Amino acid sequence: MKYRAIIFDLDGVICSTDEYHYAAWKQLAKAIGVTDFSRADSELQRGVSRMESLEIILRKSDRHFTDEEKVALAEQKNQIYKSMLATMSPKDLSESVRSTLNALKERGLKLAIGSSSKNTSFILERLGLGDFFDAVADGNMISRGKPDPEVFLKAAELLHLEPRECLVVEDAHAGIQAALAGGFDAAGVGGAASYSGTTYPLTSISDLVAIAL
Ligand code: B16
Ligand code: MG
Repeated sequence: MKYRAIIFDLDGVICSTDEYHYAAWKQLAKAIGVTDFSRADSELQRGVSRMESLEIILRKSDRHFTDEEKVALAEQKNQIYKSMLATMSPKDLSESVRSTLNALKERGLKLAIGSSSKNTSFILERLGLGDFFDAVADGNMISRGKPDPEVFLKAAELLHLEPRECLVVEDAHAGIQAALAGGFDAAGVGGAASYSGTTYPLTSISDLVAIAL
C-alpha cells in the first residue's frame, strides 16, 4: 500500500458544516452592523480557526473591539453554530463518504481526523462516527491553526506514524498548505483540487480508494 493512514479534514470533507459556519457568521456579522459579509469572505474562513475567522469579519467593521468583546462575539457565533449542529444526524453523512470510509478501513488503512474545529467530537457524535476513527486531532489540542501543520502532525503522532506514511484530505487552501508544510501528501476536494501543490486533485472522495492502495 502507498500509505498506511489517511487523515481527513472534517468540515468540507467528511461533512458540509461549512454551510452552517456561513449562516452563523452571517447572523453574527449582521448583529454587529456588517451587512456585506459574503460567500467570498466565507471562503477565506475555510479551515482557519474560530478567532481568525472572526477577524475576517471584523476587518469589515469600523468599530474597535477589545479582546474580551472578541471572545464574547466568537462565543455568540459558536452558540448559533452549535444549535445548527444539533439538528444533524447520521443521515447527514453522504453515501459516498460512508462507503469510502468503510472501503478504506476494510483494506487495512488507519483513518484519522485532523480538524481545526473545537466542535469535532460533537460533530462526529451527531454523524454516528463517535467511535469510528483510529485517532482524532482537533482544535482543542493545538496552539497554531492551519496553515501551520500542528493538527496533522498531532494526528500522525496519535497514529504512531510518520507524515510520509499518511495522506491528508482537505477542502481548504490553508489545509493543503498545512499538510505540505508538515511533510504529508495532500488530496484536495472541491476548490482544493485546483490549488498548486495539491498532490492528488479529487473529483470524488471515492477516488481515494484507488490512490491509497
Ligand atoms: P470551530 P476544518 C474548520 O474546520 C472550519 O473549516 C473553519 O471554518 C472553522 O473556523 C474552524 O474549523 C474552527 O471551527 O469554530 O467549530 O472551532 O475544516 O478544519 O474541519
Ligand atoms: Mg475543511
